[in-house]
Amino acid sequence: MFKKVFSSCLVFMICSNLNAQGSHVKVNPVNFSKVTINDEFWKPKIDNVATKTLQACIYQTEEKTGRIRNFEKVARKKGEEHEGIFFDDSDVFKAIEAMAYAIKTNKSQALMTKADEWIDKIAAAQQPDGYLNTYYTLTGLENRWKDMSMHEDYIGGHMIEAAVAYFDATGKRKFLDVAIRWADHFDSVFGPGKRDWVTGHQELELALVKLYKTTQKEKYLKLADWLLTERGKGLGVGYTWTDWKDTGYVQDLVPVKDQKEITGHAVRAMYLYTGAADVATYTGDQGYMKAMRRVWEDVVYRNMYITGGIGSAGTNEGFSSDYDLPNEQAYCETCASVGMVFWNQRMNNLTGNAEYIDVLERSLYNGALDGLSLSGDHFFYGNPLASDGRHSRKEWFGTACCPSNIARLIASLGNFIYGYADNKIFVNLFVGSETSFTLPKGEMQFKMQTNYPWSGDVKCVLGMKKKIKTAIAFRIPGWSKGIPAPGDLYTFFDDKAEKPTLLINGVEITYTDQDGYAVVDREWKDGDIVEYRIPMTIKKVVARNELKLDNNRMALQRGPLVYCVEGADNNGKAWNIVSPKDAVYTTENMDIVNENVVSLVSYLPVLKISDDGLSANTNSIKVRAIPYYSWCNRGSNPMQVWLPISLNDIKINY
Ligand code: FUB
Ligand code: ZN
Repeated sequence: MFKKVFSSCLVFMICSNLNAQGSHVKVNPVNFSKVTINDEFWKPKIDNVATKTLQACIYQTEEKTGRIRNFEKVARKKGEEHEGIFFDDSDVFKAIEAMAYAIKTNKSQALMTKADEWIDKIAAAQQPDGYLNTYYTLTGLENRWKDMSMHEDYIGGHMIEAAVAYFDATGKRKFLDVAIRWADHFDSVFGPGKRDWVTGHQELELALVKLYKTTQKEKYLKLADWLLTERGKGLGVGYTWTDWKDTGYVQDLVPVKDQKEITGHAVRAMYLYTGAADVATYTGDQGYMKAMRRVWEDVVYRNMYITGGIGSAGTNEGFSSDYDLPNEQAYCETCASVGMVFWNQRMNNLTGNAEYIDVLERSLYNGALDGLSLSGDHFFYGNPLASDGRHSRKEWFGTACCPSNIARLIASLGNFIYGYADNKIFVNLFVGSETSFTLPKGEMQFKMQTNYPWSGDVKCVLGMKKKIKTAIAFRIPGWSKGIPAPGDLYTFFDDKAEKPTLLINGVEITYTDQDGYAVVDREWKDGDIVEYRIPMTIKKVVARNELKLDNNRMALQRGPLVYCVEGADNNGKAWNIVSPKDAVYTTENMDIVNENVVSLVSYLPVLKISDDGLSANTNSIKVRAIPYYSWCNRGSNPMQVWLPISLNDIKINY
């Protein structure tokens, strides 16, 4: 029985309180293009995306599949057949978006040449009225805009996102102009007084807000807002390829502002709420904010894995019922975790509350990062929390939404580290990097050095021409306060708080906890050094009783990382290990492929069944747990996140 949403009052309005500066936000994110990342953990991953991951995307897009050929065929106008799936164009656009970030960050001329080549082909496939979609153009334009499930809007949204990113990264307008023509075409067909439209796979809403920010044309923001108001009125039509009788699948049961529960397809939901938060950013519409907080609580308090992954069911690629979080069967699509990062960032921007970044961090370092192999060229679509050894990383997928999505997220990591408000700097993520802030009293250079997530020590060096009085807010990770995730879905066995300490020029100072941030407001001078020390103890996590499959089990966490045991470190097995409540774990550095990680080791009872299968005993042997994101990089083998705390709860499955 999938989750439903029940209607309350129906209130529709197009908000007119537009504010181009986004002054309704409490935190403005610093754009990735202003952040130079030199972090030991993230920089190699960003480089890997710019080379290996995007190379894989390019190879699959133009050689192994017909994605680029489809654009060429449209331009040739010879009635050739469409290749692949009807929404394959979207993967081309997401790859270009990732290329754009990589071009800016890694200064790759080769990627720019490739992107320009693709953009020429895309532009040549645009119809005179601005429409752009290779599937309908090759199969029959007369069928366009009839079936809301057919992703025409979703594809257009990804094109806009890619075009905006490419314009930001290179200053080149060609693709942006293509996207604007498409958006104007959409605007000419749909909107108040024109045709109704319910986006079948949300994405266009958030993309239109990006287009609004880039062009400052209010009509795109209004169109995004209007699309949100179209939901929940029973206007959806078409739906040929999937069963939308349960309109909760597309979050279309009730108007967005009346939504109370999370329902349906996880990626659609994440993009919808990201778009709603974006609209609220500029309109200040409290209706969206209140609804989103209710839905967010439903996600985080009842429907989120400890990895920050969401969408447990494969049948609808989404949410099922509250507390239904199976481990081995977890769907947990990589794209859904990517969406969690987007949505939680927007919620933080709107509220200034750090708990959203706690969730963002959990999804980023665990559920999302798990989607990309350490080699950068293999991917997970689903990210289960247990495997009998058959789950494996793939080079590509028939439905290939995840590879370019994780690529664009990692390539744009700089977007999520810092924020600013009037006279306040926010440090949301701890990533070795440099940026600068234009504050009311002058320019401040900000250098962060850290070995996070392996160490919680963060050192910031400030630079400025003259003294500046401003507040600096360092996020106090929820896990350091004894809170694994907001709500009470998960708790630590030992939930004692170990709050970070803050030193300025070597002297410890007291700080106030404001909305989850350690805030210091003072006059700073050139060369000031702020040391922020977050204790990184090993935590044992337990889940609420309602999470039946986690009963009498524990998960391990250190810093933001969730751990798992994998057969590769444990004699090929992961399901025969018992982790008693009082097990003592210590840290050990190790390499997994080329990745230097901190593993957790302990001497634990391990069940051994005799060769003839007639007897069993336990030995206490050294067991190793590794960061969840790093599993399945040494071939497919068994894995578990939730470890039984006694032999009674062991489940042999290998
Ligand atoms: O429908 C487009 C994408 O493909 C969705 O976001 C994913 O869940 C996959 O179904
Ligand atoms: Zn996906």
